[in-house]
Amino acid sequence: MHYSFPEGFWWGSASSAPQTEGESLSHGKTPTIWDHWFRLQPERFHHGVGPAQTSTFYEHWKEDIALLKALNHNTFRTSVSWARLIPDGTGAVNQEAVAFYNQVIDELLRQGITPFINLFHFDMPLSLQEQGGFENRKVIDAYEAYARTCFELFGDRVTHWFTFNEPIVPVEGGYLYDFHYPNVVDFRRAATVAYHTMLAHARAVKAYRERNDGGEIGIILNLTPSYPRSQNPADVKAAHIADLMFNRSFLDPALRGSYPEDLVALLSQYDQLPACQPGDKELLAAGVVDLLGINYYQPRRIQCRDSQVNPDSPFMPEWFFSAYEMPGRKMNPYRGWEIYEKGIYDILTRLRVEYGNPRCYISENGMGVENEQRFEQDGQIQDDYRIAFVRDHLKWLHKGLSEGSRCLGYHMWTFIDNWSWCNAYKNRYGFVSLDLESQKRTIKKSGEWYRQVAAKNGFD
Ligand code: BGP
Repeated sequence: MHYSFPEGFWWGSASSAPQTEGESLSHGKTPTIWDHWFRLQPERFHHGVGPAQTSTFYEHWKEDIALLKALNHNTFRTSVSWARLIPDGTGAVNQEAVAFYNQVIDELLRQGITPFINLFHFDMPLSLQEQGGFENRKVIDAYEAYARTCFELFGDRVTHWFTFNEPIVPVEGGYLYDFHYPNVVDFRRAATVAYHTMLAHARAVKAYRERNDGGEIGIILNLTPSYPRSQNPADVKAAHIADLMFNRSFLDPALRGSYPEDLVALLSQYDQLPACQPGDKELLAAGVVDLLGINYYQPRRIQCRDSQVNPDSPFMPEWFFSAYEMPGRKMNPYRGWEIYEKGIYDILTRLRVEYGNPRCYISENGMGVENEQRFEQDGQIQDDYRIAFVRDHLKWLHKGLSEGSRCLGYHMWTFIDNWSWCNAYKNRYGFVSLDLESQKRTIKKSGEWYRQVAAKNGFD
């Protein structure tokens, strides 16, 4: 069967400033929480590799954009580094950073690649984290000012903006499960950060709309369909709560402008609701997006709890459900995540049926592989597994389109092997491989395949 995609479908890939730029403490950039945490606890980072060791996009941006062109991308997502653009978090703008981002945006446009610009990809400036990060409402003001600065500087050329990438991840990592700085474990503080993040998002959306620049603004959410183990009511309820906590806590405000009533009731019952202020409700309602980015990697398999909760233990989402391993599930043997291609279709269908069929696109999907060098032959990584992964997800995306979903594109994570948070270079995801020592870039077999798919706007 031939799979063809609508005219103008977005073929591209995604990346972020903190994972690619390098020069993390130079050219005017100040530390983010990542630079700081790496200084404190390098042992928490795979092989002790920190945020300074990236694919050096700061130097190689021109070469990398030429590679994007070679891969036939028509769109590309990256982010602006707040700590580079406004080194103190608020106030003076770093003119060298302005020149850098201008060059990148102009070169992308010159090559016929539409830049999608995200404002925040887990990289809180340390100076603002020291004031409490998003726990502190003042940081919402700072974020809004940063967003306005970006719109002012680049809004004449950038038409696709995103406020946050996976905003739930810093909440889970930094305030619940200890895999991001500031390594707090406290549900109510986590809920406050999540809530303030969405207020900040809504402020940026409002600010952008006031400008009438003619572009669109959205948010990028990692959606993990929650599948119950059985249709037994206890399993179904458990999956529903996991869905409320991990998907709808951001999806509903982004698409409906308000929180699900049963989530509010649940958190209120356990006295975990963040403090609201007059005007918040109206602000949230103004934050409904023009475009939703969907990051999809793996589903969540849920069953009812298999043991009693200790009421003296700290309140956690896991009070309400347990994870289970579905027998016969397909695993990525090189990363340890379940591969469930149909999840992409289930997300699109749900958005169409329950959320009014918003404009959306797949903003990340990809396959991480450990020790990928072992698949190199004659100087090129033969990543047939990645081709199969992308193709099989695209088939389900195509089915969603054929049923009326308004999915406008597909971005793979990621363009070039990059540095990834605590995992550093453990899992390689790129269409292009990176030799960290020499910084040599080589297109993988999957990159060549994707180049053809984008050129033909489809595949067989
Ligand atoms: C997503 C993030 C990306 C990237 C990716 C792969 O959640 O948006 O920034 O890190 O996951 O993650 P990892 O390298 O941990 O496998």
